[in-house]
Amino acid sequence: MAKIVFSAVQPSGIPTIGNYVGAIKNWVGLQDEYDCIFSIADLHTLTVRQTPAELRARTLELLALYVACGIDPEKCVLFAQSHVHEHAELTWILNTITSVGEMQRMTQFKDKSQKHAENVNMGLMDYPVLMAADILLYGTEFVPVGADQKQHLEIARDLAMRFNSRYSPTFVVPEPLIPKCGARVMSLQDPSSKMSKSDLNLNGFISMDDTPEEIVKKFKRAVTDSDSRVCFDEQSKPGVSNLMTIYALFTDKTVSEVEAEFDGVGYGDFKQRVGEAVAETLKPIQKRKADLLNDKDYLFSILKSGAEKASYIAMKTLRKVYKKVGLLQI
Ligand code: ATP
Ligand code: LTN
Repeated sequence: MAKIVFSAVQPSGIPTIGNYVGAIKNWVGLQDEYDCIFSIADLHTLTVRQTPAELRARTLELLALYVACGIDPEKCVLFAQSHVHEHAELTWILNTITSVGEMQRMTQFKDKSQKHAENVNMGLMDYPVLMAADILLYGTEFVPVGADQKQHLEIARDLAMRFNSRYSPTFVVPEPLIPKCGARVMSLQDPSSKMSKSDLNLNGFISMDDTPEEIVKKFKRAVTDSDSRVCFDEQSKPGVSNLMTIYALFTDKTVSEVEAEFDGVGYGDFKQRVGEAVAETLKPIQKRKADLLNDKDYLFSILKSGAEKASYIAMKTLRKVYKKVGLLQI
């Protein structure tokens, strides 16, 4: 049997090109070699206040985006986290071997508690445990994510090892798969912070739904520096280096090829070309996504069969776990 790959994105907004190159794009290349399971982390999304109708719409949109980006529902299991109740149940068991202190130390928890100070809920603190449950239910070997999720992966590994040593070998200890290039796409307005779909400054990110005009306009406004040479140096030229990384990823070139291509070219032309390259790649994805959203029956059929396949595996794992911790079986 092939090794299991599991990953997910939250339907918390329209995904950005950061989510695309840090995660979804890399999933496409894994589906022939591994048994891939890709989820829509809708339960995670509830840790920040949502408008229910919007959350429902975004869940379907995210599924359409997965498929439009090249994730094949015939090869992979695609499902929404809330459709497989074992995720919430395993979270409860894992909660009993997780300390409050280790959750309070998580970088994302600290950031989000600051950002949503009016709603520091238990779910926000428990976020990494639910993520560990997602991963551990399926015997996952590899988890393809962006660099910001590394700390959460560490927790998933720790919990797997803790459970295995407290009871008996049960969980596979997962490994993160973090891309060499594109693991941390930075904001176009503040190259010291990560591009995020929930950024209040709309010029900071390129969403997967942006029109070619919006894309070029946002790149034209991207923060660079007072120098005028297009060369890669993340320390002294973080803005330009971020744009070069994006261009390399969207044209399948290396950073040194990009450097050679723009030798002697000014920032204005460079930014225009980065915008055009991104817009060109997104155009067919946007078209496929729109077509898919016109066929809701098809999208629901993917979710239904995905939930059935995922439930089958998840149920077996949870049953084992319940038995090992001493819950009476009937
Ligand atoms: P939010 O802004 O709502 O917190 P997000 O944009 O950080 O969300 P997630 O749904 O939390 O997105 O992440 C989905 C995947 O995208 C994860 O694998 C994450 O590591 C990756 N990712 C998110 N932002 C970036 C980025 N700027 N560069 C590279 N990968 C990213
Ligand atoms: N927390 C993740 C999304 C996510 C995830 C997962 C990723 C939820 N469950 C399991 C990998 C494996 C994020 O990217 N913010």
